[in-house]
Amino acid sequence: MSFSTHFTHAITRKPAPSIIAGLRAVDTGTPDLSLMQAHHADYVATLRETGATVIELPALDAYPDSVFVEDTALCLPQGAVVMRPGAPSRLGEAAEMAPHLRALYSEVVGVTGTDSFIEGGDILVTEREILVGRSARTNAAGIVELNRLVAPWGHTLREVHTPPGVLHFKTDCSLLDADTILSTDRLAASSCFDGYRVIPVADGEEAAANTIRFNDLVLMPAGFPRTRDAILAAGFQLREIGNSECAKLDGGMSCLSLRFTPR
Ligand code: CIR
Repeated sequence: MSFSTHFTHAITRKPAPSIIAGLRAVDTGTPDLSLMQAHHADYVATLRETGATVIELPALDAYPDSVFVEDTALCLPQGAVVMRPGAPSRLGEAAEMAPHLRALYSEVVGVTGTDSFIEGGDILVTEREILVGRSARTNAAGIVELNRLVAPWGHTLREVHTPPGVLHFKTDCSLLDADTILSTDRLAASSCFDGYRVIPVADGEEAAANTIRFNDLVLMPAGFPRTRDAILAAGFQLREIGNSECAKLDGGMSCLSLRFTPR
């Protein structure tokens, strides 16, 4: 079973009322908490439907963006790495996640350098390597430190670039199976996916690029019919989840969970 697409567990965190103060690149309106909660419940139910155990953490009102748990850690088969988010308002979220990882994993390490910044949204784990995109949130020191932490576990890390103006590397791509990546053209144009099969996101549907393959399902944001049809045509089973409220905060399917098989 592929460790990059199949998982026994996920961790999510309920959205907090403070979500209305969440970070965003462009203000397209205040997120509606109750609609976000409904979308989130649908997301969690879909993860569970694949047979996984989903640990739902309570809302953390002190951190408006804390629903986006992916940015706090990198979960690998050998252990978990606690991140150091590059957004100052999110730095404390990683420490909030650490004890939950320690309860599930025997090995939990952390990025700790005061000059090191790295967020999980910039990390794409495939079966053969870990791609890390430099971005406004992830710097060279963070990548060097992550490399030092995961090399003893047998992982090869490759630094790539997040397109200008794009929040995270995975805002623009996702892994669909061991060899297949869904990507925007603007990201794939950098040749970072040479050697993989790339399914292009339809023109004008760039916000559909952030999906997750979770066990037998691909979860994608609702409202992108041409990209949905391309994924279906490639033979994947797919579920559309409402994402209108998280999208106002530049969040998508991957941001909402940590996905892993602990040991
Ligand atoms: C932020 O700007 O940090 C949040 N509003 C969105 C984080 C999305 N996370 C992700 O793509 N992994």
